[in-house]
Amino acid sequence: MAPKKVLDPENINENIKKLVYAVRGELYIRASELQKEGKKIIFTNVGNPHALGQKPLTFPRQVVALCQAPFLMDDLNVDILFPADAIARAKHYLSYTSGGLGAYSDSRGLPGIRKDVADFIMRRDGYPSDPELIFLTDGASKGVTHLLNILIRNENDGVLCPIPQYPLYSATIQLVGGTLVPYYLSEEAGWGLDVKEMRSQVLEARKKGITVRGLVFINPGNPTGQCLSEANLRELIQFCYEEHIVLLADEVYQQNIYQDERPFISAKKVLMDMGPPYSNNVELASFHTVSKGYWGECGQRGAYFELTNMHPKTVDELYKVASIALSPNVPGQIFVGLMVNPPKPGDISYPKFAEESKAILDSLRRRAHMMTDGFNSCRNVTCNFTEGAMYSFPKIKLPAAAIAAAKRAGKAPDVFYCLKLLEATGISTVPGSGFGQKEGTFHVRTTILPSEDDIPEVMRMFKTFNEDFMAQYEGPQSRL
Ligand code: DCS
Repeated sequence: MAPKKVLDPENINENIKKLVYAVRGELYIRASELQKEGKKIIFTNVGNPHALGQKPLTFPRQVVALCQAPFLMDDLNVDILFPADAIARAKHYLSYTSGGLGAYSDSRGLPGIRKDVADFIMRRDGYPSDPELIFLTDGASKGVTHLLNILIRNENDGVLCPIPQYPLYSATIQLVGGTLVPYYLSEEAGWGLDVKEMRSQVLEARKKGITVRGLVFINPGNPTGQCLSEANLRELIQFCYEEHIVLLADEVYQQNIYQDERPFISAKKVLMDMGPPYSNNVELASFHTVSKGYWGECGQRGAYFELTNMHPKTVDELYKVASIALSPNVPGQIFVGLMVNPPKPGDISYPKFAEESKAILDSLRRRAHMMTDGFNSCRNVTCNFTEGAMYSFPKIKLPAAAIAAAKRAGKAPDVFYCLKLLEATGISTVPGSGFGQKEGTFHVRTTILPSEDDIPEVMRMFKTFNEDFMAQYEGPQSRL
């Protein structure tokens, strides 16, 4: 018999075996298989706009193209191919580097871009931001990992996470060996966040010997799509102050807002508005990325996080951790630079940039309505409006017979439903269990990213499937 492998699955890191990341889980794997077999799959499982046909914004790509191929700027035709402001911007970014995009940067990112990020935060919030406390990272995911890594010492350290939550958090907490302490969002209250619920979860955790050291919130929410009010943010900050908890503010969807009642407000601004003792005590890490918004540049892996009220020695330790990977990718950093300093009125490229970005946002807003209304017109389906972010998270009331059938098939009921949806329509979603949901409730997450022209057909297919599914397990719709 061959000797056991060193990396026998029995012997690998237990934390890796235990972690689950549903966004690329069973449903995604089955969808990929069906695609190989020739079935048309609509991938609504990942918030990956360009994969669903969103066109890149022109100006940022022109600038990065020139940064990647600076010799183009020596070509006599460059002025015909590229607008003067793109050329000027490319030269400007290259002056930030020591050796262009092919050279490592500082492990926190290029100082010039970090300064641009700090200026952006200052303009956005009205409070100063220190470039030394800004780290550029390969996607926000990397920054979140750094923070969870430094926060969690062992399994007795807990991090409060919303349920439902984006599984980057549950998976990374598992990976670094900590404990997720859930706080449930209230679906009935538009996925609002309830500090009383958090407090009781902290007490429960303490009884089990867990020290709650961090609190994650996602605003606008993934998968839940809610936008937090200023009052809610204040409560959160006060809670973190009283309980001595670090706040992790995932604000990657800050540009994706589809209603006017609750515009995006950053946790940093609310914290500063609150004044002492909050503004000078509560430790905050805020995350932003080029993957979302009207940029959707997921593949570029550009992001930043900003630290507030952190001990300088802890900042140094984070710098040390970032330096293990030497340098965040430099093209991604240029995208961050462009995101925080897009063309301004009066610039040659401004009209086109404004038109392109507005068209994307306006369309996303319409799509948010189309999806929500579509779901709410389906039997046994209810869906809160997608106020922000990129997802719809309808609740599916599954008949008892469907739950029993799922059990016989050895599947969680929502996985069963999503697999049937996939097989029948090619729509690839993520079951609610991948994000966590209240016991006995079932959800499906879809992105709102299929093109506006495709959405009516996607919703029609969903509705037909759902009607057939419900009829199969519940009998035909009774006439009221
Ligand atoms: N935070 C949240 C709330 C996210 O939804 C995502 C990505 C990230 C962080 C990480 O983004 P980047 O690493 O690309 O900057 N969202 C995933 C999702 O739910 N679907 O697609 C990706």
